[in-house]
Amino acid sequence: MRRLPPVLLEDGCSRELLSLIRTILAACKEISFRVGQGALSGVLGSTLDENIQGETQKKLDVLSNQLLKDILLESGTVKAIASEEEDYTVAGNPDAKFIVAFDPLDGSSNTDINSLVGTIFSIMEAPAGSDAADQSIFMQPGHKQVAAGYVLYGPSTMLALTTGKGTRMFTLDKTQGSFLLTQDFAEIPADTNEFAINTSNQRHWQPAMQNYINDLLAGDTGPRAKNFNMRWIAAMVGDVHRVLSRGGLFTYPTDTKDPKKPNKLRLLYEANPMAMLVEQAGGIASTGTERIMDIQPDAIHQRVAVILGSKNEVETCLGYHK
Ligand code: AFP
Repeated sequence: MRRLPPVLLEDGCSRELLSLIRTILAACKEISFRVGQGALSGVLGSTLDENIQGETQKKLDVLSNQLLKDILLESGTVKAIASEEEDYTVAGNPDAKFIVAFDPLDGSSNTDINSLVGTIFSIMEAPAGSDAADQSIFMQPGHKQVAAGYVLYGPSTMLALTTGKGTRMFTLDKTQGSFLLTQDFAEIPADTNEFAINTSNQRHWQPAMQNYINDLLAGDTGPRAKNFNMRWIAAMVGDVHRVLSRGGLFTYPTDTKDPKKPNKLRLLYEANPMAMLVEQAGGIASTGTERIMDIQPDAIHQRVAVILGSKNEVETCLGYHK
């Protein structure tokens, strides 16, 4: 099986970008080990702290963030980083070309039940002549990403990666410590009968999403005239992995549960990288009204509604939003 570096070099990936991706993966291998050790390494449970978004931090959130931050900044391969667990961006090597936004451990509430979690990352070029300490270097739409990916810490540790030439899947061979290519080009089937949404929020959704989901739930006796199945992993990284593997629609829509927080998922380090992976596999990623990767960000921790997955099903869902 082919290893990651030659695969990416054949795709025309620069050595500089490859070096940065390998640096991120070095941290992810360490996170994979720590997550796998679970209770044995005393890393389960919460800290007493909250992040800037008011969410309780799990010990593994803090540990994963520290590993990625230290390894990236020490490598000299990044100009700056933005993380879910950092209040502000952190400056790195002023002469480096790339900036990285990441969610160090997506779905971290799953760590306490030994379920799926993962690291999501987005890589962009810093504007020419920009200052590493200037937060605004991250205010670029997702279509400017040069690479995006996630590492899923599941029964096996898998990497989904795109550098703009399709979405590929690699599996970590823990005997060698290498990511090996296990699926050359992921292709999301255009049609699906599977959807993923947290239905406990149903009463808080907007009418368009209420109507769409009601029609799915009506099954073969409703307007869609077919039965749908539902899945919810509570870790976007796990739900998107299923969509990339066998299709489906995943959404975390706008809701009115907390008027101060109408959307849950973060644009820079959740929605954008997942949107690039999904689009590169033939799917669609939208907020309901616009393409996710066309949003001009205005804040590091900005949140957006997300509807992504199988092309025809996402288009059907978007039809309810018109
Ligand atoms: P955490 O990383 O804070 O656990 O949040 C995970 C997440 O942002 C996303 O990965 C899930 O899809 C979503 O939250 C689950 O949200 P609910 O808990 O509302 O189902």
